[in-house]
Amino acid sequence: MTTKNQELTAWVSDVAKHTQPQKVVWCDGSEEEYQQIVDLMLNDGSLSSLNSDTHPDCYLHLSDPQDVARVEHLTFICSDDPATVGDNNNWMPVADAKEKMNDLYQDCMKGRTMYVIPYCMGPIDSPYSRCGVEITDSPYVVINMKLMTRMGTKALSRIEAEGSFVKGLHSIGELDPDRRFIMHFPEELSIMSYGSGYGGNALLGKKCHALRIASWQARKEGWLAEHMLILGLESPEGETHYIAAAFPSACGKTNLAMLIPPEKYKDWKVWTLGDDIAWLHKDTTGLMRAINPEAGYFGVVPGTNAKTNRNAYDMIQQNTIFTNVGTTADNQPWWEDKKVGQPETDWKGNDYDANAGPAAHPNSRFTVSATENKAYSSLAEAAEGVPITAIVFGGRRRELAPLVYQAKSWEHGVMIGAGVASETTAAATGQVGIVRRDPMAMKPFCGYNFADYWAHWLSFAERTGTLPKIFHVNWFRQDDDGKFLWPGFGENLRVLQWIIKRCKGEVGANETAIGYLPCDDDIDIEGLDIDPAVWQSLITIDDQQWRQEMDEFGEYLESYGDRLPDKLREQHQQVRAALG
Ligand code: OXD
Ligand code: MN
Repeated sequence: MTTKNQELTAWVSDVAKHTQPQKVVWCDGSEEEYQQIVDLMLNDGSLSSLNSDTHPDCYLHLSDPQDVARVEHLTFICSDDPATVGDNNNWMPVADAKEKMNDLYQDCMKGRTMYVIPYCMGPIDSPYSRCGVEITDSPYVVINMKLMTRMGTKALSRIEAEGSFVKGLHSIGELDPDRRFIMHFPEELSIMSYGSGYGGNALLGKKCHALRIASWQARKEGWLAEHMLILGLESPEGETHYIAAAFPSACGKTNLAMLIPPEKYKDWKVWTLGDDIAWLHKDTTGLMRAINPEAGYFGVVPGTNAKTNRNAYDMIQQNTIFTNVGTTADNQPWWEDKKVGQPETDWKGNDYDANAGPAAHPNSRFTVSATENKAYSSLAEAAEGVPITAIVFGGRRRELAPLVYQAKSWEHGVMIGAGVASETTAAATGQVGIVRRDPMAMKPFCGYNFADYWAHWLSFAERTGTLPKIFHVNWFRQDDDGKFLWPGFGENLRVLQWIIKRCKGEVGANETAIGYLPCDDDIDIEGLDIDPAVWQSLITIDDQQWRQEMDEFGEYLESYGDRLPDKLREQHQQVRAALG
């Protein structure tokens, strides 16, 4: 396969000259091609088959033990204008970054196959979708991209018709952490990634394209590229509302997107549209509509079981690539909190030894096509996307943030989003469990200066139309002994119901300095084992803690200097003043 697009032909040939692969393969995205690459990897040992009776067409890949997560300290936005990039990103001038990367890429594919992967982010016929081409020397990347994107011939046709695409060049290099960089060049819509095979660093359609490059494009073109799940909540009467929710990495977006209603609400349904990324556009009638640019899930495995996420658990019984989990004696995948079976080997391929750490790496992943999910929404493929009723921000906070509260206005909601802070997780290398500021859950993913990003968010209020209402949730409050105060998982439906009732104006709320909190009886907690005092603490705020939080948040906002939008500063001041 080749292409009519001359820019693509020239780029592929330049890259091949520079990297010297043994051969070049243009990927068509077919099932046969997927199977061929799987077979090749089974032969060279980079993939192994799992138990084909219990897990048909499931494979296990064990990565280099030093290549298991996103590397934020090695991820850069490259532009000649550092102010546009902002202090929220690592910055490098374009020429320096190119020189560094071109040195690394020199002859790096010798003896390897260079794959050319055309892909489309979003439904193939949606005006909101955008295409890219990833060049890679990793067969693992090819099979993951097949599950995660609309990849191959159709994407290439769209590129040929449109003429524009994001260029992503990836090589695993030597998998040496000292020779590893993930560089973004938003002005020229290109990405250069070297030295890692881990999803977030190597599947360039995902974080690199659909968030960092797309957020930059979205600002220019008047839309939003966000780290959000999208779900549809259908009532027993058949009314469906769509919610987009932004939580930091490994904070339960996949679980919420696939929520199974508890017994008491079994007539309700949750439909999944996406579990990680949403592209939001105002349509011609002024409604905000969302598409999920992805076609699959690259989810955290540990903790997934029949109780926490039945849909995910069932969906990964077949046609799934597992990365860095353990195995049982009969070669089934095994991970912590799976609740069935015993590990025999760990994620490094060694015999399992409880003293040597977990069987599955805490950031071990499944890759699976979205169509395997029983709750996959038929509208996930709709070119026009779905209308969004509510936007929800959230973080992992042991204390402070109540279970749920609502913003008083769009501007206030933008401030609440900018104020998201969360305990760090294993999704990125670095210390786990420390609270860091993660505005809109986009700290690792916003491709430009946060101050300009907030201004862009605020600008949506000036466009006509009905904006979604904005909320904040926290499923992760704990008592002094570390016990979670709220049961979470399926029971989160009760909170989603309150959110929709608020959007429809069906219930009142307690107005507080930080926003509208639920009145005592407006969230149904019947049947839950929650002490009344604990319930009160979940739906009230501690002014003293909040004064401290808002002071710290204020200092953070001011670190953006003159670029910080006045409207955001005013919102912050109003809340701080109301706290006394
Ligand atoms: C992810 C992440 O993999 O946020 O989605 O790290
Ligand atoms: Mn994510």
